[in-house]
Formats: sequence, structure tokens, C-alpha cells
Amino acid sequence: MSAQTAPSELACDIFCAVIDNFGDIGVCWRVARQLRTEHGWRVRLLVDDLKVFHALCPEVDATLARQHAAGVTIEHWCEPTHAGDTLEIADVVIEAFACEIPHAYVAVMARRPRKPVWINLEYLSGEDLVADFHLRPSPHPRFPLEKSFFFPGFGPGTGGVIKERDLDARRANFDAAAWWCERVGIERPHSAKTVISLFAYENPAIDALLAQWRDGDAPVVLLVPEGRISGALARFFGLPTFAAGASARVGALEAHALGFVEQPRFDELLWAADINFVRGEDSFVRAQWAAKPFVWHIYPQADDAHLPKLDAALDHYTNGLADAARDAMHLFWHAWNGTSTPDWRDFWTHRRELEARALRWADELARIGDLADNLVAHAAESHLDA
Ligand code: TRH
Repeated sequence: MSAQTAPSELACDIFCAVIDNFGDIGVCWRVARQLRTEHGWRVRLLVDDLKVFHALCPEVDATLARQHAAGVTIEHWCEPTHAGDTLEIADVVIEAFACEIPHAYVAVMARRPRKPVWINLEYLSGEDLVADFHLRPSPHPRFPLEKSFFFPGFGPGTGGVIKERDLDARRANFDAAAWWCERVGIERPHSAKTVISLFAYENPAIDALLAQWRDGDAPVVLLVPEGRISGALARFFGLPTFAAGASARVGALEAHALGFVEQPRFDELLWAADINFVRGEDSFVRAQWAAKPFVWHIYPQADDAHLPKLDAALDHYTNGLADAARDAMHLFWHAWNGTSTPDWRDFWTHRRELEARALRWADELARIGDLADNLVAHAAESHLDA
């Protein structure tokens, strides 16, 4: 690439190894689409598991070595040696979540006259200390290359989180009535019913919560995307499965199982509900942009390493809430993450305050800046320096 090339024409390779679930490819696919559509980069996404990718983007054919979707080139990355059909080296190389990019690729990166901007995209953490490490360069032990660590986060000095430019407009134009008929097959519930979406890992607290919703005075409509929590729903309702299309009703609780939808449509579920149970990383972020109260099932790590991250997120999110609402939220999130039995009534007493806070938080978070914008700014700066 010549020195005159505009940053908007940069070529970018994103390497993604799917560890488990949908979060790794979920984040990479979002970033890839955004870099393409909002910044005009030529993006190639190298993914080691196309079957998981297919769930988020049904257009992806898991049998193909190379294909295109949403303007992005997608290659099946056959770990660990394969580095794309041709050993073309991009201007910006992103390794997601410390996946190891092939040695042959790194060796050619080092021989390129103009060195690529090499970024390791880290997992999101609400801990403020990530600002100290964000964009810190690390020289390669053998090659004349430098890698920067890009830390998404909630505080100033971090990389922020993903927010597409059209997200607010899409949310504002969301047709809830049509969505209920199309996705759930029923009329939109009237406002006296609390609509709850439930996207979670297996969770020992679910039985107690389902019983509380069943026995409560206020009607609850539960929307459950098919997945790891579905077995618990089936057991609770005494059904063989709780797969897409299934519905069940007991006491004050009615529940509907939904099929998995392509990623751009996932937000609609969050917009349709009054409160969202989300998990992992990407749905956790989307729930924040939905500007509704939410409960986070954090991805559990060995030795409870996830708990400080849960508390860090709570600290940001509950900032400015009155003590009672803040305490209720701490208690409920911790209970849902395995420490005790959740108390729905106590938590939901604070509904109005939680709703107001959710709106304010979405504004505060937007001020940190979008992750892709921040990444592009860093790449443009580093590319000009190279
Ligand atoms: O699937 P997750 O649990 O993902 C992860 C991974 O486990 C990863 O290894 C771990 O490190 C990380 O969490 C922290 O949850 P997450 O991140 O919310 O990803 C789910 C994706 O699935 C998200 O992009 C939204 C998408 N999705 C759809 O596209 N359609 C759907 O119908 C649903 C329910 C989800």
C-alpha cells in the first residue's frame, strides 16, 4: 500500500478462534461488519468454526473455504498453520481474544516494508485498571513488530464498547406490535404484564426464579431463546423439551421459546422486553444499548476470577442509584451468578429507578465512544507513523 493511501481504504484481517458459545465470533462479526460498512475497510475474517458462525449469520456456508457476507470476506481458518488462501498481509491485523495467529503469517508481517498495525482485541472488562493497559505496545521477542493491546471498557481511557451508528435509529423505529406477531405469534402483551427475556447459561437459581414468577401477583411473559437454559424450562413445565415455538403457562407465568435469529435481529428481543437477562460479552453490551433494566450472567471463570469483573460492572452501572436500589441490584446480580437465591419481588420493587438508570447509563456509555471508531483512530494514527 502506498504512503498516499487514505485510511478508509485500509485492508484488515481479523483472526477469530471460537472457544465456546457465540461470544467470540459474535464480537468479531460485529466489528468486521462495522469496519466494512462504517469505515469502508476491506475486511477479511478468518474463523476456525464456521458452524457456530452460521448460527449468527445463516448465509455462511460451513463447507466453504472462502465466501463473502455483508461485504466481508470470510475464510475458514484451519488452525494453526493456515493464514488465508493467499499469504496477503493486511494493513491492520486484529487477533481476537489472544488467539494465536499463524507463525508463517507473522513472519511475512515482519518482512513487509510497511509494518502492519497489529492489535490484540481483549475481552471486555469493567475494571478501571484496564485503562492503564489499553493500547500499550508490546514488542515481538524476535521480529521487528509491535502489538498493541486494545481493551474494551466502560471508563475513560478504555476502548469503549461496540455501538453501530444506526443503532439508536433502529431502536426508535422498532415495530413492537409486528415483532410480537411475527416472532412470538401472539399480540403484544398489555402493559400490566412484565415481559422478561432470558438468555443465560445453565443456572441453579432458575428454578427459584421461575417459581417466584409463577406464584407472583403480577403476570409475567417470559421469552426464552433456545439454548443452554432451555432444559431447565422444560423440567419446570414438565415438558420433554422447550424448543422454538413451544409455549407453557402456569400460575402468573407464561413462557415462549424462540428460535435463534441472525445477529442483527437479536436486539429486537431486548427492545421487546421490559427487562433482559443476558450473558457473556456481546449480549451484555447490547442490553446496555437497549436502555432497559437487565441482569447479567457473567461467563464463569476458574477460581471465581469473574466476580471482580461482575462487581466492576455493577459499580459503573449502579453509580448514582439510591442505596436501596443499588443494594437490591447487587444482591440480585450476585444471586443470579450463583451466590444465593434471587429475590425477584425485592429487586423489581425498584423497577422505575432501574428504568431511569438504564436510560442515563446508555448516554454515559456513549460518551466513551464506539469501539470501532476508537480502533480505527488508533490504526490510522499508527499506520501514518509506520
Ligand atoms: O454466547 P456467549 O456466552 O459468548 C461468550 C463465549 O462463551 C466466550 O467464550 C466468552 O469468553 C464470552 O462469552 C465472554 O454470550 P454472548 O457474548 O452474549 O454472545 C452471544 C451472541 O449470540 C451475541 O452476539 C448475540 C447472539 N445471538 C444471536 O445472534 N441470535 C440469538 O437469537 C441469540 C439468542 C443470540
